[in-house]
Amino acid sequence: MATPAQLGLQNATSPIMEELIAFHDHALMIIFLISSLVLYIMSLMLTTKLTHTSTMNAQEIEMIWTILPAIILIMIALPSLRILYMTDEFIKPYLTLKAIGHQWYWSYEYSDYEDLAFDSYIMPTYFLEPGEFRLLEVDNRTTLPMEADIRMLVSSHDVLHSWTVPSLGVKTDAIPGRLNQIMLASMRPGLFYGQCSEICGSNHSFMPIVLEFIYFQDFEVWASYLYIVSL
Ligand SMILES: [Cu+2]
Repeated sequence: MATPAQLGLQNATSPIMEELIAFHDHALMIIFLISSLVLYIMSLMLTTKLTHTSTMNAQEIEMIWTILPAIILIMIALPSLRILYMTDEFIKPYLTLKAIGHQWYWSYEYSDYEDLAFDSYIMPTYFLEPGEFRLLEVDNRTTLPMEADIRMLVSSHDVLHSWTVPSLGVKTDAIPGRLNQIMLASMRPGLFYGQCSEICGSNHSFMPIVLEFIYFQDFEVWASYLYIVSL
């Protein structure tokens, strides 16, 4: 999750997010090199006389400053497209989870299980236990098995929302009348926090997402327990 004075992205828990962080660092390095070069040239322009004998007719330098940016753009575009197609890749999922945005809470449906659905509201500050996070904790956490490919279906009941979990590299718009699909997978157990990322009304900041990834066997126990409770 996010920490105070954090500069970079949140730690990755899914392979896609690992790729996204690597791509972010790659792009940042290119931006750093370009900015350094531009700053250096600007300082030269300010400190030296702006005269040069061959400035008006310099075919070679024009060739270089046209082709070089094109190569740099390709160096950014190719890995970017690679990750774009990776996020769109659908492996046979173990489980399907449907998240539906409401003003202002999320509801979840585990379509593979009978009657396994619940609403997930923000935990009011006065209900928080020591160690829990204000504005990030929910009353019903979304439990999922780790190391399993999960198909997320995201939709909305009223206005536009966006189902976002930064450490999984997932951000999907929840659009009324439309079902968006994305793959999820966590490589480790734990709690992963997210928030609605589409301005959806006055309580937009108060519909957090908490995913709890647990071991496969424990997930089955959890699902069957909820089934028994619902009977
Ligand atoms: Cu929302």
